[in-house]
Amino acid sequence: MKGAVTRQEILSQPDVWEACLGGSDPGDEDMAQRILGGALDRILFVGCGSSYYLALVLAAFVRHRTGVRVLAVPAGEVWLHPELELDRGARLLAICISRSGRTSEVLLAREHLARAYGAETVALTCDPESTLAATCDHRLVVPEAQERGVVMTRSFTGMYLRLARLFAAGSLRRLPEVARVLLREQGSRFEALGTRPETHRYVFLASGGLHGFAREAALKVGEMSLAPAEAYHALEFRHGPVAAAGGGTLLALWVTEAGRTHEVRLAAEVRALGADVVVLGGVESPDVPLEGEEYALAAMPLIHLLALSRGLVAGEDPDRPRIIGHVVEL
Ligand code: F1P
Repeated sequence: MKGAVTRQEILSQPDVWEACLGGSDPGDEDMAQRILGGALDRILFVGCGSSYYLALVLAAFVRHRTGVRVLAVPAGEVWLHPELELDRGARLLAICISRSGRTSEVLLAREHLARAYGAETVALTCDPESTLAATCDHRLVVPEAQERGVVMTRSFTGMYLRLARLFAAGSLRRLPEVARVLLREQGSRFEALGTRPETHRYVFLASGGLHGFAREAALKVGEMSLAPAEAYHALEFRHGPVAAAGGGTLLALWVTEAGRTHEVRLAAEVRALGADVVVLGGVESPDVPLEGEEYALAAMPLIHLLALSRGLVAGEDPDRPRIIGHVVEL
């Protein structure tokens, strides 16, 4: 059946997250100390596609949790346009994110950062046997989140938790159960949102440290269904893209703690234009209740279901998206 592999991987997320959060690795303590110990000037997160969007959210998460200066860059930019704002001589930790551990741009970025900047490197990957895992100085591996599907779903969320658990294992403990409840109570609603024939435009908004989730959500819809999907920082939406909002637009917005008042008002404005609007998180009448920004990740499986159902209704096979494959090798 079309999309069966991807659907199973989407629905497995609460269990996979439990494994990701519950695992223990003797190296974790050292890695957390390495990051928290004050010996680093900068942490650089690199990746491609979903792994780049993961770099965006993890960079924000780590900055918030540790106070260390961070930078998230698409891996290709690191060696193609190496005029990064990095000081030679800076003590740099490069966290190289790749589900496969084989993506060429990421391997080249690792090499460049180690050679040109003397960076210490970390592989955040699902494949312990990969070139990336073999060539980095340290490994954060999450094989339980590996996928047969082409589209990254549980590998995105699983790799997030593999790193996040270094700093916040306790506060994220309830996340799998929250996702389980959301899937049970809202899964079919999101699938139905994906099958509405009148919807022709998908928009995802998230500001601050959550912005990467919006980018990833738009990528999921694009990959699984080929439908036009856009992502913006929340308030950017008024600066042009709102012009085309109305019936036929589905807009999902992650509410942030700092932006709440403005974001909720924006959601109401867009709804008044006739769009379907889904508010993820926040305290003022959220459509999907989340316990603050730490739990923003719990909305991802719902977005995955939306993208999957849109793909199926469009006649696509989300297990075999057109043109794209598991890995990009240059
Ligand atoms: C990254 C990636 C995926 C995308 C496609 C091709 O792979 O760009 O985000 O969905 O499957 O590969 P990786 O470096 O994380 O293995």
